Amino acid sequence: MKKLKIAIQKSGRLSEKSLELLQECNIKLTNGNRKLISVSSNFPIEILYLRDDDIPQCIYDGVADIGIVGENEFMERNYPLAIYQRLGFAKCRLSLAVPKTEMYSSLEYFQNKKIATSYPFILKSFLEKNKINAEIHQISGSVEISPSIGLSDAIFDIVSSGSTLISNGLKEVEKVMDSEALIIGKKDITAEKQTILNDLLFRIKAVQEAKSNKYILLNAPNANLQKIINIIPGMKSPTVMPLAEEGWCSLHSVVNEEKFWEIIGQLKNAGAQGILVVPIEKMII
Ligand code: PRT
Ligand code: ZN
Repeated sequence: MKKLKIAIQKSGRLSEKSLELLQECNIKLTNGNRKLISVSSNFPIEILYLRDDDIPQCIYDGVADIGIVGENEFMERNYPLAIYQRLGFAKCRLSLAVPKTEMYSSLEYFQNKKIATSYPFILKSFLEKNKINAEIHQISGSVEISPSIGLSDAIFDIVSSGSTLISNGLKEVEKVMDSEALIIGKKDITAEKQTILNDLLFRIKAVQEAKSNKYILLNAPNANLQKIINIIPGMKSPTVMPLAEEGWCSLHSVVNEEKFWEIIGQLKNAGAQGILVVPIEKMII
């Protein structure tokens, strides 16, 4: 059987999470990571370890079928590839930043200014769209120091916590795009590989669903049962089982992590007791 070739970052901010995701999908890799290539013993997949910058082109050239990259890299390389799944990790944004002492009120500020960046394509498209005529100075690293050494007036770079900007005397003034890790791939994959990809995406979705939900067990007085069921409707409807103690039952259900604390308060007010919340390993809806 043919194997689906997936390119992931060899080492960096995406690599651990990418491998963790495959592990959570129960895909076992032989000869570990940090190699050039590894294969799976229980899934028809081959892993290629590359620099993130090279992943879009490798897919475009057919060296890999799919890959995990940051949205920033995907947009910058601008290859005609498909986004198969958003992965929700390595979140960051691409922003314009200027020295903190500068007065900034609008994008007009950048008119005839010099901006240093490692993302010239995204920046050029943004400036053109907003009719700003600025000079783009492309550099490959340490973009944040360029205003202080007189190389540029401003920068366009990845921001996460914002601490790199602060420690370089800069302030973020315009967010151009948000970014997260993506599964990208060729638009036209062979039927055989498409089947493997569908299986992989199915597993990834089950892992993601499980992460955003919790399994909840609680004891409820029969008199308040309906009220409690209304608070936690569950995937279909909650499981209700009688307790040995007369007038009480045990209720099992699934709740969304984000609503969790809000729901707990409502449940306690409705007389729920002995509330247990447990993580879910996989969830297929
Ligand atoms: O060696 P290789 O080319 O494979 O890796 P790389 O050095 O190009 O990339 P890497 O590993 O640094 O980042 C990979 C991807 O992670 C990026 O393309 C983004 O999609 C994503 N990501 C998420 C980040 C950050 N957060 C991040 N904070 N990439 C870089 N940074 C850097 C940024 O360049 C800046 O210098 O962190 C600094 C800003 O962080 P804060 O928290 O100080 O704001
Ligand atoms: Zn890179």
